[in-house]
Amino acid sequence: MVVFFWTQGLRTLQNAAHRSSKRVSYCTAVQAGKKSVNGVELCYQQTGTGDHALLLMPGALGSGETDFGPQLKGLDKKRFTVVAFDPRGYGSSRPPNRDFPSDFFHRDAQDGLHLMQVLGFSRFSLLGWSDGGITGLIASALSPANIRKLVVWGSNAYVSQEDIAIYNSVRDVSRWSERMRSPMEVMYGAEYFRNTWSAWVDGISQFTHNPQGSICLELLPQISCPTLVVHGQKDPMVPSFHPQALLQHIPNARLHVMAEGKHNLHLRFAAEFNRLVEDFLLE
Ligand code: TYC
Repeated sequence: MVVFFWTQGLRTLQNAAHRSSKRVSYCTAVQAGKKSVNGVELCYQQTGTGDHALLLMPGALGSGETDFGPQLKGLDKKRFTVVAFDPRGYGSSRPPNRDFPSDFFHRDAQDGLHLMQVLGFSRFSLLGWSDGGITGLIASALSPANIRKLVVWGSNAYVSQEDIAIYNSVRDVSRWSERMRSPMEVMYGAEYFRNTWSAWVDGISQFTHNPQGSICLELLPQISCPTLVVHGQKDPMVPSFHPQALLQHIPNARLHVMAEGKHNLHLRFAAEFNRLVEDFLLE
């Protein structure tokens, strides 16, 4: 099934153009679809007609729509074909309900890679935020022939005791701000959200049992594509030793720090982020 929708940002753009009676002469429609991948139905959004295909990978419990509105709207549609997907159990890719077996990041990586294959893209770049960045690191390491470039931000390749303390401090969603909690409750309902978030905290905490708390540390040297690691200097969730470790272990990586950026730097500073990423991808 394929339906068309306007993201909130696009609707705003369209209304603004209408109000000023300017003709919108470029296609900004975002096409939403669903494909059968690895035994589940995965939902995705797609926009643009460019030669360079991108897969956008959302964070924990995130979806293409909630996590990448400004990218679906703002990335250059003539140069890029942008796909954002809802990992299984997240967003509209339900059922199944989400679970967190020890290989959940690998499973998301395989799902993302296969989705792009099903959509007809054999070589593409990956943009991954937070958990989606972890997924992107794994996908790039395991499938180098398919990946042109990789961008990750707010991501970590291992978990430390400091991370575990941070995870546990955000486990109880009733203590989240209304602004953070409410969109998730709208998407999932309060109960699914509360339970799944807590299951995520348990899921990511499993990695402490690995040597060095590794999620994918040992795979980083296998990432051969040019990689841009973006870090928000003011990110309260991801200590700066994480981007440093990525830089150290990925052979062809560079780091860009956004001084005012927090965890959601691509939403808060969307224009700056989009420009940075486009410049890197077009080099
Ligand atoms: N990894 C989470 C995501 O994908 C964000 C997060 C990071 C949450 C650190 C808690 O302590 C945390 N959005």
